[in-house]
Amino acid sequence: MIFLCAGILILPALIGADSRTGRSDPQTLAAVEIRSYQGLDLSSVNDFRENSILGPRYVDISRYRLIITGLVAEETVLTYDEILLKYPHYSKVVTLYCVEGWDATILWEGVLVRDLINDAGADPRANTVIFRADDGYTTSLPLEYIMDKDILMAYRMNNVTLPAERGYPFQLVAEDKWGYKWIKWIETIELSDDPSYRGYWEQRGYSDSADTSESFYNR
Ligand SMILES: Nc1nc2c(c(=O)[nH]1)N[C@H]1C(S)=C(S)[C@@H](COP(=O)(O)O)O[C@H]1N2
Ligand SMILES: [Mo]
Repeated sequence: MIFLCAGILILPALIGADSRTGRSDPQTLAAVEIRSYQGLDLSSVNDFRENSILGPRYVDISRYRLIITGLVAEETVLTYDEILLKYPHYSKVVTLYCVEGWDATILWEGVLVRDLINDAGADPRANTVIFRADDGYTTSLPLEYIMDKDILMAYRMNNVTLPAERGYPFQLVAEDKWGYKWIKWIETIELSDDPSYRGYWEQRGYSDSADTSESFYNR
């Protein structure tokens, strides 16, 4: 179903890219999810429990814009294609742990949030990154964590394009943090100097540091 788009990015490599542009017209392939990577068993895209605050969002990619704003030298607005063409792609296997007790180990592919922020130019006063999504969901993380930990904004999981339910076009891969930091359908990345900012679940009592090595309840 939604996985049909997943072949687009790897197609040029498979069928030979157009020699002038380096690209070929998008064609539809029945993409197949990978379930192991370098000897490691992966979870499935379908192993997640969908419990988003408003249910899945269906983002119209022709209207989609990512905005990088706040304490930046240059407010930046990017389309989906601009992000995928302009920024280097990275992949890594990371496990998402939800507070409900389930987890999923996935090969994520995406761009580094650090690369996006560096291009926009972080103001020296910035210490917090606030993310906002299409459903009104929000969360924040320390700027230092984003910059030092190679944090990805993923567009693909297990070699298939993120389905709408999983956050298409982009989900944050908030490594070592509880699932509620893994914001889906990211639309805004705002740099702030307010470390006391609290996101949707953080306002409702979940730990703001959200380290999976600790309880998600604030004591
Ligand atoms: N935009 C948005 N992102 C979100 C949420 C949400 O409600 N809205 N829920 C979070 C929570 S609590 C978890 S555990 C993960 C789970 O991802 P999943 O809904 O794909 O299973 O998404 C996170 N990202
Ligand atoms: Mo969650």
